[in-house]
Amino acid sequence: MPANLPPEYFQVEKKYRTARTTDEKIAVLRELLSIVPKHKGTEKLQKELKSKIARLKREKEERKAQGGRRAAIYTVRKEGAAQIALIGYPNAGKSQLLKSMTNAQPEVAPYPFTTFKPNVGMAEFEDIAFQLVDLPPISEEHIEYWVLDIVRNADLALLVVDLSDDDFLEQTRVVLEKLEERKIIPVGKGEAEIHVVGPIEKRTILVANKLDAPDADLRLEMLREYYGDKFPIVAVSAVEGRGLEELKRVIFRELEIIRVYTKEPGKPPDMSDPLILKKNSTVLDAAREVHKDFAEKLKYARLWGSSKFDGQRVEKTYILEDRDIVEFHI
Ligand SMILES: Nc1nc2c(ncn2[C@@H]2O[C@H](COP(=O)(O)OP(=O)(O)OP(=O)(O)O)[C@@H](O)[C@H]2O)c(=O)[nH]1
Ligand SMILES: [Mg+2]
Repeated sequence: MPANLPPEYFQVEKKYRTARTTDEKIAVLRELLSIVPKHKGTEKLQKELKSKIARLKREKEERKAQGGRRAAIYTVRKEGAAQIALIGYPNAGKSQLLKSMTNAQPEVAPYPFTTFKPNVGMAEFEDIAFQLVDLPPISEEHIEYWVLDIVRNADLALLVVDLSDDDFLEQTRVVLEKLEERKIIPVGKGEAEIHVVGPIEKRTILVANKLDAPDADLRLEMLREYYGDKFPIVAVSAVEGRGLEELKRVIFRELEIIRVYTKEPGKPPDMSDPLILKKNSTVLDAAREVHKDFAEKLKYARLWGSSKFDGQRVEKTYILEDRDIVEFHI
């Protein structure tokens, strides 16, 4: 803060804290700008005031576009086999990861707080695709409500860790802590539970990014020591494209989903658009996924796929496996 500001400045500044609407805030900032003496020593302050005004104006425009709600709210409709939230400390490489794994073209920049709205892309894996949602960073600063909502809603979270930064452990701790404060508990394998109220557990993979950076391998070792028991860890270099196929395999595994293809009697199976079911789903669950009425009328099914089945009849309670082909009989 420049030393030679008139006392009036500090009087007006107090008003900013009690300003409730964006318009009130902008008005106070403009007033401050007019009070600031214009010389070299206050250039930085003037610039900061101007950029704050610009940001508030932009937020206001965005709100208008969103139908006048209090803050910009973004939601992302699920597409593909699963929705996966990219979370992490500022500058960890979340947007670069999205860019390297999908056709999306998010802004990537060598400074923090680049992303302020969700960027979405589809990552193809074998015959299915995962929807990746790149989000603004999670840090000590205020986290927008809608960001947490998207994380809560996602089928899986990728916590991106920056292996090029000496503070990577502290950054990871902060991200986990901030989520836990907001009642989202990142968990590793086999622990996720669904609660109707209270905290929710979110299945999470640690993505150790920037493996190409100097000493990244040493930091990776430390990360494994700290978090290896708690989370699956996949090391990647988003920039070089290293580890991304492995990451998709681990995503598929951690989602605990299976693909089931359907066929009509006397016709070849539809291999283009599998049903996506939770592991341990039954023939009846698959029928329900196709149509509710259908499930009610279901008598039995025939199954192809796993080696022992070649059109064999199975009961409604039969537990399906990944890549089974099922023919419903009603
Ligand atoms: N060396 C190296 N740099 C990377 C890698 N991935 C991302 N970066 C760099 O890290 C910086 C931040 O990348 P972003 O993708 O914008 O990071 P972000 O996590 O989306 O950042 P915010 O949107 O601010 O939260 C950029 O300079 C990227 O080029 C990587 O695999 N290796
Ligand atoms: Mg980003």
